[in-house]
Amino acid sequence: MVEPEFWNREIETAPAEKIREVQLEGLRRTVAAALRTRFYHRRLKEIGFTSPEDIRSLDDLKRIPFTTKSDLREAYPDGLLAVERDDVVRLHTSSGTTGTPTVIYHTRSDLEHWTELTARCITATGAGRRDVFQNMMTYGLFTGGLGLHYGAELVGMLVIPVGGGNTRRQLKLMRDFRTTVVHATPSYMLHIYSRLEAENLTPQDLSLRKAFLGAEAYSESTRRKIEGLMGIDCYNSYGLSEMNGPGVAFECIFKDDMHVWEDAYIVEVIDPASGDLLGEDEEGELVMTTLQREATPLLRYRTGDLTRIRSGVCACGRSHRRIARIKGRSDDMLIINGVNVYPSQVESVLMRIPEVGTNYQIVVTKEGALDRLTVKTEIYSKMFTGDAAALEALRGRIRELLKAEILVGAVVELHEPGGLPVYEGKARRVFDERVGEQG
Ligand code: DLL
Repeated sequence: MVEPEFWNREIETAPAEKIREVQLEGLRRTVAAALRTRFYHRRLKEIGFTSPEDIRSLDDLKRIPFTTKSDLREAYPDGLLAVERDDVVRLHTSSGTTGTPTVIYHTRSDLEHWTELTARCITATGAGRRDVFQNMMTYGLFTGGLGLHYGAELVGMLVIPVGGGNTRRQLKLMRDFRTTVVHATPSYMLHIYSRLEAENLTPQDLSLRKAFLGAEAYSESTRRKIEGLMGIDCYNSYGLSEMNGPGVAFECIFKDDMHVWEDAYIVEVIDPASGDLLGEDEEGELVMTTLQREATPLLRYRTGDLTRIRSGVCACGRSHRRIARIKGRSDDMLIINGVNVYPSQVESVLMRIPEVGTNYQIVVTKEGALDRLTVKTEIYSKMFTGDAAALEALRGRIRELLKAEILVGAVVELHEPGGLPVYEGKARRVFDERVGEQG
């Protein structure tokens, strides 16, 4: 059995009371910083908070209203800036679906804290200074690249900052420098596997041991599929640019959901419809508060991500609580002929079927008054033998397995490998073509 390793054992295994103490101090600091921003100054005053002393216990957090993505958009570009511009050393923006950007500023101390959190994450997976780390996440305004980069350097890994895309070059680098750990979206990792054959490679020709996979929702069956195909361990990594980026929550060697660094964030889960606070193990929307950030403090930010806070402790000895694999975003849910369907449910079924390849799409259209769900999936080339009956049987099987899971009938289309578009970063899987008729 592998022994758990720690980057900062003292804080990672601190007793719950100690973590609450650190949180209370952090919350007061965050409220003090927030009061220096135009946005929160007004908002906090409305509820009678004019000084950090108004936070007497962690329970007082509940009196603060939620912050939403649209609040961030309205505050763009500097309504949420809490320090002098000269003290800011970096910013990251994200554009989201509407195109209106949001911005998060970082001071030097913010970046140091973020780096420490990512160093903890990397160490928790058992990776360390002997590893060669190929960072296949895009560098730039997106936080995936730079976010893990500095943590990987801090723990002493040899970092290859290649960024996303150019699969042939990725594979060459992996071979030439004997990369042991990669960081990618799960969809790009599946694509990497599908390109091995074309490059005359097998997983055995590589030295890969681990992958950190995140930035998009994926199911446990996708993790298992990648692990099985590549012969590696995959660790789920969760983060969002509003909370820095990667490094918010990560799996440890036990791969039993993701530890959230509770000295850096307060996590709550709410009913997305009513806003009511839910208990441990109850599924709802994750709400997060920053505790260490100087430049852009955020209070009770609604992430839109669906998960639950796990009760109980992990075998690794970390006292920071875990959140379950993200089921998707509350706005991802499709309503198909009145039935709620999460794309992750479809993915979970597909990735359990051995003949199914590494890429798929979900398309919803309108057929008269009814919704029509089409699931397009690549299958391995060995299935295209000219045996139409075998293909038809496979299609039928996929349809049945989907129906059993999502209770909706789907049209299943089988595609050859490479038949569906490839994404080097976050994949676009769902195409809802019903134009505003949903609901
Ligand atoms: O995706 C940060 C990141 C980079 C995380 C690399 C992990 C690895 P954004 O572009 O702001 O930041 O997108 C954040 O992506 O609210 C989730 O909906 C989704 N997401 C991120 N990680 C996961 C994950 C980065 N492990 C949004 N599982 C979040 C499910 C994830 N969804």
